[in-house]
Amino acid sequence: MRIKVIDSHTGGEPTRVVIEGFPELFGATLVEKRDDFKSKCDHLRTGILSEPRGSEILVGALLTEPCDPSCDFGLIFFNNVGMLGMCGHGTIGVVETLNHLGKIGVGKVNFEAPVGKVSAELYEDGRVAIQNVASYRYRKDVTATLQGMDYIGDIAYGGNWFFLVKSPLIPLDLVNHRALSETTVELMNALNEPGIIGENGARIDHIELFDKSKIADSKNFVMCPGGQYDRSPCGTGTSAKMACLCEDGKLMEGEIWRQESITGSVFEGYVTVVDGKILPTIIGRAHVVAESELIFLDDDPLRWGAKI
Ligand code: PYC
Repeated sequence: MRIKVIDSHTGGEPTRVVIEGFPELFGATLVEKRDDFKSKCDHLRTGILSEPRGSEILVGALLTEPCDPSCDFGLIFFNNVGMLGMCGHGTIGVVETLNHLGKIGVGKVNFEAPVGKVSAELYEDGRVAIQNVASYRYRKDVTATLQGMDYIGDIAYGGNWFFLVKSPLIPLDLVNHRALSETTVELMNALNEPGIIGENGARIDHIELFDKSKIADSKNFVMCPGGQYDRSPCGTGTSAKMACLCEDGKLMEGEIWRQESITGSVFEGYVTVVDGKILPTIIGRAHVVAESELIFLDDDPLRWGAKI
C-alpha cells in the first residue's frame, strides 16, 4: 500500500495532508465520514503519523468529497491519539498545500469539517485567512486544583474545547517547554477527571496558558490532546481566546488581535458578530516542506506505526 502526502508547517506546527491512496470514506455527513475513518482506518492514522514515518507532533489532514454542496472540499483532521474537531494551523497548511498542487490559487475556498463550514482565503502575499466556526465561552472563572494550587480560567469553544488560564508560575518561555507540557497534561486530567467539561459532555482536549508578549497582544502555550504542545499560536485556541475577549468587551468587532506562540510565531485575528454569534478569522502563513510517498509493506512489523 502507498499513500502520498504533502508536509507543511504553519508557524512551526506541522501538517501532513493526505492527497492520494487513502480508502474511500462513506457517510451522508462529514461526521459520519470521520466516524467511518475512525472505525475502518485507525491503523492508517497511526501508520501515517507515528514513528517511523512521522512523529508525535504531526497533525494529519485528509481531503475528501464534501457532503455540503456549498463546500469545495471535505476535511478531516487527526493526530497521534485520535480525531481533532477542527484545526486552524492545519487548515492554513491545507490551503498552502492545495496552492502548491495548483488545485487552487489566490482567492476563496470552502471546507466542510466535522464541526461545520470553514471558509478560507489565500492572499496574494501568501498569507491565509480562515473564518472559523462560531466560537464562544461556555463557563467563566472555573477553578481546577492541581497539587494544592488553584487554576482559575475559562472553558471556551473554538472548534475544539479549551481551558484558558493565565500561566501562574512557569514563565512562557521555550526553555520551559517540558515543565509547561507536564503541568498542562496534569491540568487537563484535573479538569476532566472530576467532570469539569465542555457543553454536552465534551471533554476539554486543549489547555491554553497565556501571558504577556513583547511582540504581540498575548503569548500562549497550547497543550493538545496526545501530550504535544502546539508550535503555532493555535488557530482554534486563538478563536476561543478572542471569543472570551469579545464576550468581556475587551475585543471589538474587526479589531486586530495578535497572538504569539511559545515558539515566537504569530497569528493575527479578528472577530465578526453575525446573528449574535462570534465568528473568528485567523490569519497565518504556511510553507510546504516535503512531498512524499509513504510505503506500507506487508512484512514490516511497524507498518501501522510504532507504539511508544
Ligand atoms: O491550530 O487549531 C489549531 C490546532 C489544534 C491543534 C493543533 N493546532
